Amino acid sequence: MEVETLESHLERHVEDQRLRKLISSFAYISLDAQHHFPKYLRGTLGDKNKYGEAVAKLDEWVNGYLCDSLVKTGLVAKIYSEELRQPLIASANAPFFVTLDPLDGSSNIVTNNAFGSIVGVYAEDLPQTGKRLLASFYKLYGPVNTFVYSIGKGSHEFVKHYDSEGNAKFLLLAENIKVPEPGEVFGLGGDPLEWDPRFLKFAKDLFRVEKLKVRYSGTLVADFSQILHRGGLFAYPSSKKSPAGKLRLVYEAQPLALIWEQAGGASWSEEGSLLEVYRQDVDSRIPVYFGNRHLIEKLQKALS
Ligand code: AFP
Repeated sequence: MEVETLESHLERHVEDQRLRKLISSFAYISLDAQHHFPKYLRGTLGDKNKYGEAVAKLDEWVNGYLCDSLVKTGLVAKIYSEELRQPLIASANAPFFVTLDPLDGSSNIVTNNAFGSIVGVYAEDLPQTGKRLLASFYKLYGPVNTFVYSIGKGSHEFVKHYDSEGNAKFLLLAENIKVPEPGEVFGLGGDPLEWDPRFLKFAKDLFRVEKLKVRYSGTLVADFSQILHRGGLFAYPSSKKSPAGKLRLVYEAQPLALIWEQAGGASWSEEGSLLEVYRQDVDSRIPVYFGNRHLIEKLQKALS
């Protein structure tokens, strides 16, 4: 049986030809990036990023590679990147405003565990709520290279495949992914000793009552892929030390919230769906909760 390619899927589902081109270009750009990752590039640069965190040399390399390649598509007016102090102004008349977490999970570089890239696409300049996302997609550089996108009409997953002539293609793995019920795994970020005791109790019940298994890698995209395929809950909650948690609203949380909600899951941020949140500061952090609906409802009750 013929398996559908990304291009054919986009042709059937995405009306705007420019958006189709941006989505498929990113799938291949990020594949090229992975082929060229200079794996010897270990360690961090001397300077810190806008969050005060050490920048891995590979972070900077991937950011440069992806930004340059996105600019070359001619489809991007501005790029807001987690690794850039100021947005990159690309082509003034181009149609899209893009958010980029170029290398999500940089602590996994040295251990050679999975990491990823996350992209959000808007028609207007930021700040915007996540409701205004035209599309979002992520790449998981795992044992195989997978690509998941949503334009708000379901979430779809593709895998890299080489044809008999050695040409790379992305083939459909799962159309209209639905988060499995009742859910099987959970991953929680941050320091349990700093959590709200009500959240700690809820977390214990994930073992005791829900009988979920722990999965936590330190790469949001990889942990997200776990719950997308197995159901359950991922959270990086607020804590005494970091009331806003660690994850970034615009670069990480909202693009994945679109994919998650389109797969039937619920997202939350202690103030409603992550997609509804608006922050003037594009670099804001936010507490993040992705889960099967019944788990998010239990969590909301536990914290109320
Ligand atoms: P980087 O992209 O800076 O590596 O951060 C990764 C991340 O934002 C997200 O991918 C993980 O879920 C989270 O941080 C891991 O944080 P901890 O190291 O505190 O568990």
